[in-house]
Amino acid sequence: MMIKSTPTPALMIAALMGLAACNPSSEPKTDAEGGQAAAVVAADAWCRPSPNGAKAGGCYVTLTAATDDRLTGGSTPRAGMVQVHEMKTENGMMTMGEMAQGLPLPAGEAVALAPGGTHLMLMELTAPLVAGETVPLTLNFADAAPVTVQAKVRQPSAAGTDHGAH
Ligand SMILES: [Cu+2]
Repeated sequence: MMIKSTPTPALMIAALMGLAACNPSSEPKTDAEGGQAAAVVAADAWCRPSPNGAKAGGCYVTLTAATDDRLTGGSTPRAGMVQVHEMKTENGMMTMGEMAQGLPLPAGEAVALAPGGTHLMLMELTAPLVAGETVPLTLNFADAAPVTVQAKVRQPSAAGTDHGAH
């Protein structure tokens, strides 16, 4: 696994500001550079059906940012909270935890959230995620404007890849 450190002070300040912003919907979008915030393209958004009674569910999407950015979280009417989670192995056990700094999105690179890896965690679900339905998901970024996608609820493909279906 590659972990890139970001020694740039400006980036660290941005990360701290991102952590302090606990009300994303009222966060004003400003761009100190004077240019327009570059868009992030979100493709293939989907969610795993949640087991009956589960209060959380996982969603996945492939993101391509025009300029270096970070996925910091999201929101949906279907859950109280959306967090960016990563999987890690500690003492031989797979655990998951929130990426406090968000998920780095290098410019022009397609970053895939996928089962077994980075995912969006919907916490405090209002109702189970049922296969066949569509869930609106708003993704928040450090720099780019939020993007709303319609995530299809379905089972993970048996082959372990989503590209060989036809
Ligand atoms: Cu999780």
